[in-house]
Amino acid sequence: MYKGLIERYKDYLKDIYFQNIITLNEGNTPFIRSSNLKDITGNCNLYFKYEGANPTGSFKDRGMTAAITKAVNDGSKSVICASTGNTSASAAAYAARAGLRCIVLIPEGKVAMGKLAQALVYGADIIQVKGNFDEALNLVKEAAERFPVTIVNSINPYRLEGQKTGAFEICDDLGKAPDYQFMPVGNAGNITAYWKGYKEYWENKVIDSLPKMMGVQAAGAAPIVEGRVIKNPETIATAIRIGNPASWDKANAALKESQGAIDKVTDDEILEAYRLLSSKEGIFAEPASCASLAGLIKYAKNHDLSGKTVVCILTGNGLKDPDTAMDVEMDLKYISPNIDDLMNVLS
Ligand code: AN7
Repeated sequence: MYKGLIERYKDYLKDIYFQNIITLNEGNTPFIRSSNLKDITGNCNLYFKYEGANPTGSFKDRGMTAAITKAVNDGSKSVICASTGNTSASAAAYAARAGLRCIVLIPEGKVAMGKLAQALVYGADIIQVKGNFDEALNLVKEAAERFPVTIVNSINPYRLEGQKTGAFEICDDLGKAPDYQFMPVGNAGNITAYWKGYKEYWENKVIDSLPKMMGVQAAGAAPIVEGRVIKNPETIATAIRIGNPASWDKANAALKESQGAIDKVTDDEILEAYRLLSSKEGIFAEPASCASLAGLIKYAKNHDLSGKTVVCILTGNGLKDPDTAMDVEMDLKYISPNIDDLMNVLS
């Protein structure tokens, strides 16, 4: 039986491979070949890494199994995080499983409904902050100085250790490293983690090349692209509504070392990718996740990608954010329960 990513990649997670592993059998997510987007993605060989299939519906579970395992084994009794939603859902689930108190600070009114529902049912202490994610994260850091609590945001290094396994799985499935990896960037922990994973596989000669890391931010929340803190970030992709990323420097290092690039996409481009992914590929990912595909489509407009192996990371499940789906796709038909009405609307 599959026992989760710490067990699978224990040789690369020696610090975290304890007796008492807190796991929901996260990882081992679908790696899906794209079949219907060739013309708009530069004729590349495109794959999606569908992280929405993780136990709480996002890639955060990779980091959380590691961070919570470490916290428990260090004797911690409570954990805290700021979150645009997915981190809080994941932290709440793993903390529940471990018997820890979980405190989550979220920007008021800016967390997708599914994520909030998750934190609620998993039993976290939910605190809505009248401010944005960056302000909530500052509060979390200050709180951790005043009382004994473990921060499980991606400034916790064990989060990145867990998340680097996404890169391992891609290489294991492909039998090599991809040429390009497109991914959304918010707090920039995940791009840092993936790059670390690829480099570790390369150093251990599992792969003999490295991908270009291609970060994508939302146009209204693009601090790294613009090289400045964004005081009031705004985007429909609330998961990446972040104006002052904690791992900014590490993300820049990953971009530079991999000879990659970072760009921004508009909310319209994100929604277009969201529709294409679901209606052409049958994959439902939340808006922030679709920034990766939007970024690839934009890049392919003036770069030749034919024959290249490209991976888009789809970081979170579309079911997390039903409101966006209903806003975008609201075209429901209503009939009385008789066959003539049905034939009418179908013709
Ligand atoms: C679906 O949950 O920051 O660049 O607090 O939920 O590693 O921050 C979420 C981030 C991409 C960006 N896609 O990853 C949080 C949070 C989805 C996300 C990102 C997030 P990072």
